[in-house]
Amino acid sequence: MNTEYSYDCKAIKNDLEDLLTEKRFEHTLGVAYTAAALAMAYDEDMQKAYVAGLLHDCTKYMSQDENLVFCKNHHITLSKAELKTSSLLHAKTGCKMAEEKYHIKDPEILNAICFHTTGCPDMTMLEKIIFIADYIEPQRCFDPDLPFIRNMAFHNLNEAIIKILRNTLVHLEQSATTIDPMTQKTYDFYCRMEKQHD
Ligand code: DGI
Ligand code: FE
Ligand code: FE
Repeated sequence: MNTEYSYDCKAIKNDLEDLLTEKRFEHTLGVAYTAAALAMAYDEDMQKAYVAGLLHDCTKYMSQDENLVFCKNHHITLSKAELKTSSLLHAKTGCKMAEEKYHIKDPEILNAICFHTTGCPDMTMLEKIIFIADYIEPQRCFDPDLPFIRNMAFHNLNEAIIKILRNTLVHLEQSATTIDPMTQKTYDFYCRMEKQHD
């Protein structure tokens, strides 16, 4: 990709290819390219979206225990939900790893990684793009609404976020897993916003 930018995407990609499983690496590339495409569609910084996409799951190879030790060593404070749920932790450790190992300093990229699993109220464009790209990249196939959500993503980001969170919350309720209050807060925030615009 464009060499005038300061990110060494090739080195990041090579490193992630070694660390992640083949399936996770394919997903990573899918998110990076989908995020770049969304950035193009919404006139956002494509390179930042691509790098954030590449790094969003960069600690996914670590076990729950490794994630917890990493958090302890880096003084990352965790919520009750994060302590209990492995799928939430990698977003927090990924953010720190992106900064420390891959030398990402841009707070927008770091926050996009940090909130890629739960989202957060009032997301920046980049945060929205990464949150959505993670759900709709071409390898994903778990949600029958994906064709609709993929289309929606290129027309209305907030509508796509609402649909993704609604389906995620239903899925989490059905599987009786801990729901991070942040996931619910994000959903409530975007539903309220939609109502105000009606
Ligand atoms: O890392 P990925 O598999 O690419 O995807 P992800 O980071 O979006 O999330 C991993 C899982 O976390 C996914 O199955 C959805 C789930 N998740 C999202 N919000 C919550 C959650 N899991 C729990 N337990 N609680 C949440 O609030
Ligand atoms: Fe993830
Ligand atoms: Fe992911």
